[in-house]
Amino acid sequence: MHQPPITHLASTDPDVAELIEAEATRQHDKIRLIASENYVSPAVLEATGSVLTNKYSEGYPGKRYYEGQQVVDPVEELAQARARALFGVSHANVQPYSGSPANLAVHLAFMQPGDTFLSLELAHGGHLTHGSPVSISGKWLNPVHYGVGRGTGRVDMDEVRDLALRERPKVIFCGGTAIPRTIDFPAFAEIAKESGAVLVADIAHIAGLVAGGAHPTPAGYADVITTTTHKTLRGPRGAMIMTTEEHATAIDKAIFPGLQGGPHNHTTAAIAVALKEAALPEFGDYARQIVANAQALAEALTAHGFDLVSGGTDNHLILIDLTNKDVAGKPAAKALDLAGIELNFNTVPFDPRKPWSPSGIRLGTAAITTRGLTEGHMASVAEWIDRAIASAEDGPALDKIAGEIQDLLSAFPMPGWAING
Ligand code: DSN
Repeated sequence: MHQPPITHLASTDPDVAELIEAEATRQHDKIRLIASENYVSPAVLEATGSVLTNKYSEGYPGKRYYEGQQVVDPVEELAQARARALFGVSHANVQPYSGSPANLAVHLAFMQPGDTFLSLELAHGGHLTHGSPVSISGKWLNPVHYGVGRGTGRVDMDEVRDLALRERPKVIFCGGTAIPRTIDFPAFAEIAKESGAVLVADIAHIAGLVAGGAHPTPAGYADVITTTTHKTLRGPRGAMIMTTEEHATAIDKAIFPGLQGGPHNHTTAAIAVALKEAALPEFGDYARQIVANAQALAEALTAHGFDLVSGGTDNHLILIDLTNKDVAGKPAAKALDLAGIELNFNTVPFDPRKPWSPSGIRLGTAAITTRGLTEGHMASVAEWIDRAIASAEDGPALDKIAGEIQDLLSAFPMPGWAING
């Protein structure tokens, strides 16, 4: 049963209530390896579902375009202060609706249509908003991309430097959505300084690791840091932009009135709650356990003959090229879902296949770490992945794996769900 219970919803709209209960049960019963997902705490769920959703508050604390901000102002100030303290930054804007608007605000703050910026190629681990040709960031601006080395699977910093000095971009983005290795923020900062660019670190995937001390911080190196709040950071669906004093006004203006109207105050409160949780010592344990789990899983998958991009991982994320297994990413992901293992198909660097049916799958260990799994469970997870991919057409074999997974997970409580409510 969903926690907190959704009793009012069950009586007024049983159709929606049933769907929510079904999703809670689905999340309980599966090994969730989507690298951008997690389980938030009941406290974050409560803040997200609060009356703060009723309030409009365009503007910023102390300067709003609507009255009645006696409560919303301190809520937003609390979230800002907690973000500043946790990440060691001068300024935090907690209003972006999600990661894509946050990155769009960066484009708006620092560039004019047609301007050049540098970022990691999407197929090499970047993000749509880092200049993909199908995104507004690629249609209205002039993105130039660096990539990873064919043999190493790692970002080639010499290539980044050469491109930066040749193209003189207004902005350099580091970070992305499928990077299994540590991002070298000091090296990016040096290149940005040398080429006169604003350095933006998109830490959406690793924000929880940074907060928990399990990945080096971009603070002190990047001029601007964008992040979602719901991945490893384990907050509600939302985002933040953190900056030095120098860029604070440009970013604030880009978010409001440049891009957005009223902030989602229920989300802001839930971000504040998540940031308080992330400042606790046990959050550091969680962050380190995410990495330990990912490394144990990487080792176990390698032992099963899986080909890991870059040969392993330094963080929460594993990218597998399935070419040597004679299966594409999409059918593999679908078979795994039937077997109770949820992940996404993903392009791999230099992928000869198309994004809608690429060669790889992407895995992350944040959600299973929140659930309480540790290194000792990763051999079983890898074995289930191997068996499910090898028996992709065999329904009963996939059902058997799903049953084994449910047996394991029944011993690991899920925040947001309880067997008897
Ligand atoms: N951030 C992406 C992901 O990693 O799943 C979605 O935009």
